[in-house]
Amino acid sequence: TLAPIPAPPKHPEYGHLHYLAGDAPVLNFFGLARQIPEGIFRLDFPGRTLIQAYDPDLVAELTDERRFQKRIHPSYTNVRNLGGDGLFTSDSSEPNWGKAHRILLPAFSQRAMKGYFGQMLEVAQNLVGKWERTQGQDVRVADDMTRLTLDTISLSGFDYRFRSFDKEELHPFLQALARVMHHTMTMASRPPILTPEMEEADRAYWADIAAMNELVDEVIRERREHGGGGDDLLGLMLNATDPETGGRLSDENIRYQVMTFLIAGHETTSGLLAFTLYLLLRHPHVLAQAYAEVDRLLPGNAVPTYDTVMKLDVIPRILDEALRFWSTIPNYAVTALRDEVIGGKYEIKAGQQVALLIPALHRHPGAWANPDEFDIDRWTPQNRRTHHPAAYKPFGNGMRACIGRQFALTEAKLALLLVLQKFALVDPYDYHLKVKQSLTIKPEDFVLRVRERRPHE
Ligand code: MNH
Repeated sequence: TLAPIPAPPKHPEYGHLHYLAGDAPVLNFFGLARQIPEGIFRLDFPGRTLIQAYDPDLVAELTDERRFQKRIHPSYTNVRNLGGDGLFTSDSSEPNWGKAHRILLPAFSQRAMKGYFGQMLEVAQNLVGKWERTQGQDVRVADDMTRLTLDTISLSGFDYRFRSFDKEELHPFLQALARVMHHTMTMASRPPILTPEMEEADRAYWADIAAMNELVDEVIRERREHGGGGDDLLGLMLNATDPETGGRLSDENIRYQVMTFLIAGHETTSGLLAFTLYLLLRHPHVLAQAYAEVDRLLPGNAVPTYDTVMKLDVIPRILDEALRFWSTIPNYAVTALRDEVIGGKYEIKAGQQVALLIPALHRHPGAWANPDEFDIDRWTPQNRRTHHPAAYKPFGNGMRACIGRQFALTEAKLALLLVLQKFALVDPYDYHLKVKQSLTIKPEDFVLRVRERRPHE
């Protein structure tokens, strides 16, 4: 027999709207999830119903691609203004999704990471260099991690240098992106009547997008002026043909892909690194294990190679657990292909979206022992297969899962390796975690200091 999807009581005036308030709505949902043991709930907003699921058995059904898939709904027009039919924001049914997926997939294999190692190392060394020069001063963690990840994807993928560590300010591209994201969020909740202020905000929004496009065009122009070759992402997109159709990517689509990689390729990984440093400060016994590993594999001033990174054991487990604790994409949706019933009782109509509530899934008491404990031993080879198979989804699902997973993990392992080789971490302001959500989640206003490690420290 069917059952209604549980919903919290409605506020007499706002209904469920107050669940969208604050700096991180996804944490409001997480709080609600802890009170709704069915592992699924429904919130009603004017003109829209939001379903969030986090029970691992329900998620196992929802991630069955024969029944549910990622769909790009018409309401995504705002992200399409930036990403167009690039990989992230195209529907699987659009020919350009499959074409780009097939052309680019080989460039993201674990093997391919060896080819980006030199660039990744160069940028990680820039981070360490900055921290050496500014020792003892406040480090704005999320900002420096953003400099690292933006410079890494642009240098590895497009041979383009942002030189973010040379500048006090974040790159204008990032400032424009932040404003565009902010505008996108406010547009979603504004009334349909246009006021003069909104027209002004719209103009600023389009000007920001134009400026971002200008940078992307410059990246592509620079390559074309140098013959358009190369075996990085851009060279591949300019030259490779789709093994299935024999077709190439259009200029317009390449522009969208470059924009997509510049955004998707930095925002999530920088959040992961910022959360990881926060978690290491909170768990000194784990930090000590990481230092021991770094000193064993990279003694003194040794320079890491790709093989050093492949030999790591503790640092990868720290990242796996950090991604369980604070997945930087905390919410993404699948859509029912047909009328469905999940959990034997909850009706999901064809075309209805269901969001996966990752924080609640990743700490579900039915799937994890001591879910609120940061425990890297969950990820030893013996233990890592013991959790519920659908309970860990930091990188999305199925064919629409993250293409950049190995890239992100290789980059993050290397950055931690170099940082821990050189520095002791200090938490001068006794930071209390404040999560801020925009495109992704990040620890807000997280400031630490570093100083060079002493011998035998
Ligand atoms: Mn990534 C899709 C998480 C790093 C490029 N990424 C996704 C999805 C998640 C995700 C979740 C699926 C979203 C959805 O279903 O709507 N990504 C991450 C995380 C990190 C990350 C947690 C880092 C940590 N991603 C990266 C990096 C790149 C990248 C680095 C590029 C170099 N991600 C993508 C692209 C997609 C994607 C492109 C879309 C893939 C597709 O649908 O074909």
